[in-house]
Order: sequence, then C-alpha cells, then structure tokens
Amino acid sequence: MFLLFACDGTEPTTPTDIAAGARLGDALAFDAAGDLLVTAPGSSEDGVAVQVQATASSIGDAKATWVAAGAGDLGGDIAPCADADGDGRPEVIVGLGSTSGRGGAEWLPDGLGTAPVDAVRVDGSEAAGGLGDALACADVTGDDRIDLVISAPYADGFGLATAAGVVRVFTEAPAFHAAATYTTTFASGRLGTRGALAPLDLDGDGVGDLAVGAPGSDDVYGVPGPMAGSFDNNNTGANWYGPGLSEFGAAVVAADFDADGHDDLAVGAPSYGFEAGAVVILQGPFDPDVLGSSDEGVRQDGGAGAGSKLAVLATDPPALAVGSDGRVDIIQGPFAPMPLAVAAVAQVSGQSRSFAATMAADPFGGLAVGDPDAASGDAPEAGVVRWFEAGLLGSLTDADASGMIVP
Ligand SMILES: [Ca+2]
Ligand SMILES: [Ca+2]
Ligand SMILES: [Ca+2]
Ligand SMILES: [Ca+2]
Repeated sequence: MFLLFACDGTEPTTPTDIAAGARLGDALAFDAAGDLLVTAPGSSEDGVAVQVQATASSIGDAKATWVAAGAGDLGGDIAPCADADGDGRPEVIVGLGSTSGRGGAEWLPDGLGTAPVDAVRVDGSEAAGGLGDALACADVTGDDRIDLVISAPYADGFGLATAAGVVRVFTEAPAFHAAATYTTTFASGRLGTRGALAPLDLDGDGVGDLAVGAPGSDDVYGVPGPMAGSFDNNNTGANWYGPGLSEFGAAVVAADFDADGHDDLAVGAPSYGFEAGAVVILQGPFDPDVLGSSDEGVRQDGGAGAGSKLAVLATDPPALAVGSDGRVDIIQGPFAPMPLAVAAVAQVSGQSRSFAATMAADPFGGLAVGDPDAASGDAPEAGVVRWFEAGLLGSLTDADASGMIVP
C-alpha cells in the first residue's frame, strides 16, 4: 500500500506495493514537468520506482510505477532524461544495485510505468564498482544529442588506483555506445559518488561539460566537453581541492547563483573544519585548466555534516538547500557580486538522522526531502519522503511538510 498525503489533508491511496524494509526515498529527482521520481530499493527481490504527480501547490497521486525485478538492492540514482532519442517524449534512467555490486543502469524510453520492452541496460563491468550510483542526462559529447552519464565511484581507475571512481559516457540513443571514460589517479577518490555529478557549461563556450566530485581525495574536477575517449585528471580539466579529510566534493551542483549568465558551482564538504561541514560556492565562468582551492569561493559553514547533500532551489535568484545530518539549511544570496556573506533564510530539522539523506528541488521553488531509514507508521525502516512547497522561511521541522509520501 502506498499512501500520499496531499497538502489539503486528503489521503489518496494508490495500489503500489512497497514492502516493509524498503528504503523509500533512497533516490529522488523531479522531471521537467514537475513530477517526482522516487526509488524504494531493498524491500524484497524487487526494487520499485514511482512517479508521483506534483504541482506548485500539491503533491498527489502515483502516476506510474516501475518494478526492477530481481533488483531489491536497486540502490542507484534516478534521473529524468529530457529526450535522448529525439522522439519528443521524455525518458528516465534508473541505477541498479550500485550499493552491493557491479551495479548497472536501465534507460526507460517511455519513462516509468510501461513495459520496458525497449529498455536499454548497461551493466557494470567491475566487481563492487557500483555503476549507477550517480546518473545524469546531458550532452557532453558536443553533438547536441543527450548522452547518458553514469558513474561507478568504487571502480578502479586506470592502472592501480583502487576505488578511484570512473565516469562513463554513453551516446547516440537508443543504441548507446561507450563514448568516453574519465577517472582520477587517486585511489579511494570515489569520483562520481551520489550527488556529486553536475552537468554545466564550465567555460561558457556553449559545449556541455561536467563537474564531478571525488570526496575521498577532497577534489572536484571540471571535465570539459566535448568528451571522447579515455582520459583522467592528469591530462585534461579543471581541479579544485579542499583541505585534507574535508570530504570536499561529497556533493556538487551547478547553477547561475549570481545571475551573470554563467554557471557557478556549489561544492559540499561535510567534514570541513573539524567535521563542522561547509558549502563552497565557486563563481564561473571557469578556466577549463584551472587548479584552484576551496579558498577561492564563498564558504558557508554549517552544522555537523553540512554539505553532505545539496540541491538548487528554483527560486529567483536560485537558493541552495544544504543537507546535514537530520537538517536542511536554505541559504540565499545575494550571491552577486561575490564574495558576499550568505544568509540562511530557513532551517528545517528532522527527527531522524537520515532526514535529508536525499533531496531534490522541484521546478516551482519547492524541495523534496528523503528520509529513507525512517520508520513510518507500523512499517519499520520503510522510509518517508516529505515535500515542502516554495517559500521556505524561518525555523521549521519535518512536521511542517506540505505533503508526505509513505509506503
Ligand atoms: Ca524520448
Ligand atoms: Ca551527445
Ligand atoms: Ca563548455
Ligand atoms: Ca554565475
């Protein structure tokens, strides 16, 4: 049973089976139409992904459900694809089993809820590599066609860099062939860990690029497009580094925070400064070969673990949701002209430490917050997703959510 509590207090019910023990909200994303994509791995042999209808003022019915048979440890990311195959209809890509093995991903040409007869499956090639932990759909090959960007943060890099992490690019839907592979030379870098893969235009040349965090080595890399072939941090790209053991790069998002027409970067560093946590905002456009440090950005310190997750709120100007252990800080500019102090405009506290383990911003200025380890009702550890509509201000708790999704 799957219950959705709408803003107006009604409790619509839809016949979706998500068993106790699932981790509802393990991955969240909004599609371009504003609907919420949610995964619930771990309930049984099957993992479940659901598309929930959302508008600016309500979150309501489940529109579509997709069952990953035999993938109870679904465990990967979920992301909308605008239209990679050019047929005018949006798609979805879902990560499979990234937390427990080789991982993989499935591209669903008609989104969730349809028989995946034409689905394209990419399997991880490396034991415990975790392919699918982070996903993005963006053109990074420079041919104006959307590519699949899939990370395997525990895969070995070229040579002997154990668990350096690898980002793979697949191009030309629906056939999809491997077009590019990017890795680092630092063992245990965990390049492309969940939430640390951001398409953007680094240098403002109109060609799509990537920003990728490697929190195990406290690095963020800017990878310039067009991407092709196999390469690593030593032979191309920008590099920003944080203080040692800061986990700089645990989360990376891109947006034009200062409204100057160029993409900027926000980087989470949840162990910055004796584990207080911080977020650093770096102002674009960027030299595609720059080597810089976190000191070049605007830094906002936070509570324990701050910056473990980030989301960009679709407000004008964009605000930033900074996830911590059990809390979200909403910080807002003016970010222009940088550097100016950043002010927190809202703080939302949860009762569970896993509150804000995942976050996704809707297109209307609101925020969905995943709490995948929370108990809900009589279903222990089944997970909860809370949705906060636009206009977050002041000191709030998880009880102030405008809508809630529970198994
Ligand atoms: Ca399509
Ligand atoms: Ca492309
Ligand atoms: Ca570019
Ligand atoms: Ca900017």
